[in-house]
Amino acid sequence: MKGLIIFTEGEVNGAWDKTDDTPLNSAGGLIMKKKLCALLLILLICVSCSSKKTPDTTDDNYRVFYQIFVGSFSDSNGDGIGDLRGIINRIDYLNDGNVDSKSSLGVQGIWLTPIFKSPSYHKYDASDYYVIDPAFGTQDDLDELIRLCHERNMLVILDLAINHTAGDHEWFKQFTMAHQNNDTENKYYDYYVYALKDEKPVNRSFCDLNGTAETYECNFSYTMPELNFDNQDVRNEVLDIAAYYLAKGVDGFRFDAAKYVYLNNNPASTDFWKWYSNELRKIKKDIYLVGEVWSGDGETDLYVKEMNCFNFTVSGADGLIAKAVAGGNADTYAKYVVTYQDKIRKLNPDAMPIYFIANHDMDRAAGYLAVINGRAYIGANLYLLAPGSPFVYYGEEIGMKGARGSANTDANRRLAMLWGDGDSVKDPEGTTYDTANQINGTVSDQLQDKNSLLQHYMHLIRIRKNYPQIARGTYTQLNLENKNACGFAIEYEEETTYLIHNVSNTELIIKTDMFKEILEQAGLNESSYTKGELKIGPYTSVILK
Ligand SMILES: [Ca+2]
Ligand SMILES: [Ca+2]
Repeated sequence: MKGLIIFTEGEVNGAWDKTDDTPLNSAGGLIMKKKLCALLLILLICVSCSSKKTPDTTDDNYRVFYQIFVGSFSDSNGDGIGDLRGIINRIDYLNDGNVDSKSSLGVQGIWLTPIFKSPSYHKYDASDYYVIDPAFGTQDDLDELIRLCHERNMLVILDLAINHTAGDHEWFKQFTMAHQNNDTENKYYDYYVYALKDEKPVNRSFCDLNGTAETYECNFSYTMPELNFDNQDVRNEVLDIAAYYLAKGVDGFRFDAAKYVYLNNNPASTDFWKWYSNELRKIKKDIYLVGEVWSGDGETDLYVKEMNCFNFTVSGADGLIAKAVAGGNADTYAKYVVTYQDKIRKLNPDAMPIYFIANHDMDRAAGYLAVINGRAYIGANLYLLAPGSPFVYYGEEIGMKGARGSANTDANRRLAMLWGDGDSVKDPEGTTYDTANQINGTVSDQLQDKNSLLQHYMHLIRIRKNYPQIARGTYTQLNLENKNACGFAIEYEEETTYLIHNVSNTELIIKTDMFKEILEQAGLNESSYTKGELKIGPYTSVILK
């Protein structure tokens, strides 16, 4: 049988040693056994307390977040555009305040994609940072949403796209006028990055500024002029914007396009984020900040020193999770999780891994991890049963599909949430996705099915709450000597917990007597442990002690 591992007693110590870069301690297995005995004793004394469910009292930032693409989530007023009142109407779906709920995801924070006034459907180009886009609602709606979230111990973070504004922002109108009139005294003359046409830098994009001999920086689009962060007035503006929303009760921010602040100049960009995040921490000490530095670790590591950053190595169709689920690469994923945690903690003691499987700029996971055969389940396990603060992109929990496709449009990655209960939210403008591909069912369907992917996500989030070590512990790798399985020893508050993923379509059998019992299992298939033999079902994970 595929995946059979047999340990003799003598092999156990070595086989279970960690396989990271630290030298192996020959007494490691012995120490682990002693710890296990101590743990057993404590557990025997404490049998009743371990079975109690504790309320969700998370008071740190090791939280599961849910990314809401606001215009596509839930529509409250029948215009087809998702809005803040729609999110309020769906608050119980996100978190109903009951830790053991079987009808609520139980997420501990939400990331709202940009909500400020903007000419685009995605709103990543603001016309006015101080006005909620009328299509999305009002400041009162935001206040109410924040209040409801805080009642349920959920954080609210806003997407702050400050690298560029919309072309119809008042600042850019003033900037353009000032340049057309050669009015260098105008306060806005230096608000955006500009250069003479024949002197523009070659490693960034510049667009002609109408009626002048000049160009302005426009790396994303000619409608998205880039702000000049060498200008202290601009820095003060973006600080004021963040301070304004923090005063409204917002808990933090997701920073869009962090490396574009000074494109192709990481020292200048990271200096900016160092200054900015430090100023924000002066306003709110425990602020939740996460940066989008869409790059490999070599570049994101530079920014992790200043703030948490999304991890783009595990995510997406080519990421380590997809490769592990495709077969033969579970070990690569596990080795990475261990080394990444160790690495970023050294770069920044406050850093957490921020894992996710897809976001609004990526094809959805259900397109490459089928729900029907269980691959989507183990894919979810690999980012939600992992250290740090993971993000679930809306719709991933129901196996919603959506890919850029031949039409080459990101709108296909941002389709209307499939509620299945008459929500009037519609797909954004420009979508070409064939709805016949949506074969995995709606929220309503999946709430009725105890084996649905949605129930699986709820279960994973409950597991994270019941086992704080999943998010916060120190991971070392177990050597399973099997390319389709991987595992970790997780050290947290003097205790060791084990996590093993069977990333294959066959049952995994491990001959071992080192565990006490299975604490939790997550997946479509059954697992069992009797002394001497651990069986883990296909595409299933177990947590053991
Ligand atoms: Ca609406
Ligand atoms: Ca820039």
